[in-house]
Amino acid sequence: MSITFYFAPMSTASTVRWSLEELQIPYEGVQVDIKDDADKKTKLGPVNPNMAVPVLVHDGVAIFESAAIQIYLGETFGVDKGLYPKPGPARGEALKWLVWANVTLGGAMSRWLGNTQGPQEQRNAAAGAQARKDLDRLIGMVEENLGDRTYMLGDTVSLVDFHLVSFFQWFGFCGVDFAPFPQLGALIGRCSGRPANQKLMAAET
Ligand SMILES: N[C@@H](CCC(=O)N[C@@H](CS)C(=O)NCC(=O)O)C(=O)O
Repeated sequence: MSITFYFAPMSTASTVRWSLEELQIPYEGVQVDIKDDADKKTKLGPVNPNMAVPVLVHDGVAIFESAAIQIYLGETFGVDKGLYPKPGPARGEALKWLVWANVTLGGAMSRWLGNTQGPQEQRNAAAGAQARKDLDRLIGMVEENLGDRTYMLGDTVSLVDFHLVSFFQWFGFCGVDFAPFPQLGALIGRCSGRPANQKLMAAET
């Protein structure tokens, strides 16, 4: 088996890098300088027409989109290792949160960042304020799901927690305050303390 993983530190690839570490999957890492067009063209050109990280190439097949990679890793390696649910309703819950993180939560984050920290001429204050409200509502959904659960899917940690917490670590770096969300704050603390995340943070920050 061969796995090559294209990544950049402090990017969407960090979610996948964390999962690879947790799953203890050996891989060859290819670091891409996403600010350098030539480096992107050379390294990503052959594997991702979107010219973005992360990309996971498994036995010659290139997979892009972080949520797709998490799902693939979960199905292929995660069930046996107890980090991803078997097919069934719990699998449905995992899929729901993984896709939601990228599409809905990530979409609101992009709108907020674009309208508040993007190029001046592209900012719209009202759209930025709306995106910030949306973010709080969406983060509130995670808080509500956690309720008295320890992890997103219940008592057992899973790739869903790594994916979501990775997003929230990024949000934290961008100035989002999690004080109003104590259950989520506890989840972030629990997952950030894991050796795999500590190793990732030491490598990327
Ligand atoms: N929806 C994609 C987003 C991929 C993406 O935008 N990656 C960024 C880094 S966070 C990138 O490589 N950008 C390349 C660029 O800035 O040109 C995913 O989740 O994989």
